[in-house]
Amino acid sequence: MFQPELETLPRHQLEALQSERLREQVAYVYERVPFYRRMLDERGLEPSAIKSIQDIHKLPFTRKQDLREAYPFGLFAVPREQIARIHASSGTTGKPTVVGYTKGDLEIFAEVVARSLAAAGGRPGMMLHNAYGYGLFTGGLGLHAGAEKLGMTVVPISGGMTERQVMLIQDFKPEMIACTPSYAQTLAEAFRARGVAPEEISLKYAVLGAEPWTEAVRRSVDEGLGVASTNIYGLSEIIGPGVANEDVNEREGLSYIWEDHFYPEVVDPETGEPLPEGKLGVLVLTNLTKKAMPLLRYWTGDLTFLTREPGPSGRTHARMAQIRGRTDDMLIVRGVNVYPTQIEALLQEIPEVAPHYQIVLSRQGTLDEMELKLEVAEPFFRGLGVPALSEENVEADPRLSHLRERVGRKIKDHVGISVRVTLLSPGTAPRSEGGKLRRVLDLRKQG
Ligand code: DLL
Repeated sequence: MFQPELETLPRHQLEALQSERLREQVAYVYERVPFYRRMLDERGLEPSAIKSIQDIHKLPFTRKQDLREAYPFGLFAVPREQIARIHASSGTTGKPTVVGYTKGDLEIFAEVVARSLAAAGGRPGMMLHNAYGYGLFTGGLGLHAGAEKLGMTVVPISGGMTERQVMLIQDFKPEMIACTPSYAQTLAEAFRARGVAPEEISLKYAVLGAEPWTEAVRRSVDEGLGVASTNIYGLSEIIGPGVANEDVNEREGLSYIWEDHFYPEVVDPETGEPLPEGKLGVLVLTNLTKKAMPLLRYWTGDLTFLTREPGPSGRTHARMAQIRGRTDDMLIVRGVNVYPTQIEALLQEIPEVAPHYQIVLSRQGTLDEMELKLEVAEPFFRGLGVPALSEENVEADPRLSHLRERVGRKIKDHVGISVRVTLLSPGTAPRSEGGKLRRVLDLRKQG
């Protein structure tokens, strides 16, 4: 639901609200969470030293490691009996990161998701096909509660069983879909394979997030499903989805951060110093209202920049750019820092290839090898007149061998590393089954 009284609050009033909430929150965690009491005591910081939101930089960062060390419930600020729900996000290794919500927190969660869905084009009475995973992941239940709060009809389909999803979309005729961008691509392909044209699909809006994506992916989803897709951003540590969302009438890659609940900063990844608007750095978020497990200055690891320029919609809340990568999914290949999203952005500029790829890293002797398995675009493929791509026909056909060279050269020129390019037929790169798509296969880590 659009909450104009909050979303268009003049900035000085928004800051006054944030100051009041931050003061309360710091006193609250100091009182209730031994971890925060220790952190502040060690720095000789009294909660009363935090007078306004401008003082926030005096507080230390909270990091994922702190959540791991407090596993499972060590950062809860309320007795376990007052926790209404638990979520967790699976780490790449070891134990998951656990988060908890009071009843009141679940209300806030539903409210920010409802606000996000409204910004994305959702309205009461519309039907939402919710293909985010249900379970410990915050996506499914988070979108679900927000959509109910907005007054939508929710279809809790969760991820997977694509054929069944296609059938239910055709039969139920939802206006909106929520899923990962990679799964939206999977669905678009499934419709195409059934010979269903985008105009015949009832969907009008798509709310995509939980993994990084680009404008090329947006185009392919918009065209493939006949929708206007917007970005939804969030993380379980802070609440789940609904920290920020793009406005469906803007769609310039800038998402409004619901600043009355989450205070955003962007800091230098090396020094932790606050960066000016427009400068790319690590997003740091503070929970201003959550009560079960509020985090102060949480180091998200997500790379973005902020702008406080009011957007065309009239909202005054800060906007964040599409996530450019994470400080910790940075790949180091032969000493060069590489972000998968950086490769994806380069691929966008080559119309003969599709935004479906996988990066495979391996080690030959002591040297890193990077292979890019990349699908060619459908129209280009049709023009080739071959049933499928193979090593042989890529070698033999100059259209393919030139394309392969061009992709390799572009990456070498921009990123500075040599990459072996393998061209694939459309539909053969790994696809999302509803969850997050792993685009990088790092075989160097094994053995
Ligand atoms: O992915 C919450 C979510 C669910 C967001 C559904 C949007 C939609 P986690 O599993 O804790 O929570 O993963 C959080 O995913 O720190 C980002 O690195 C990444 N991420 C989430 N949304 C986006 C996005 C959910 N829109 C981590 N663009 C975050 C890029 C995203 N990355």
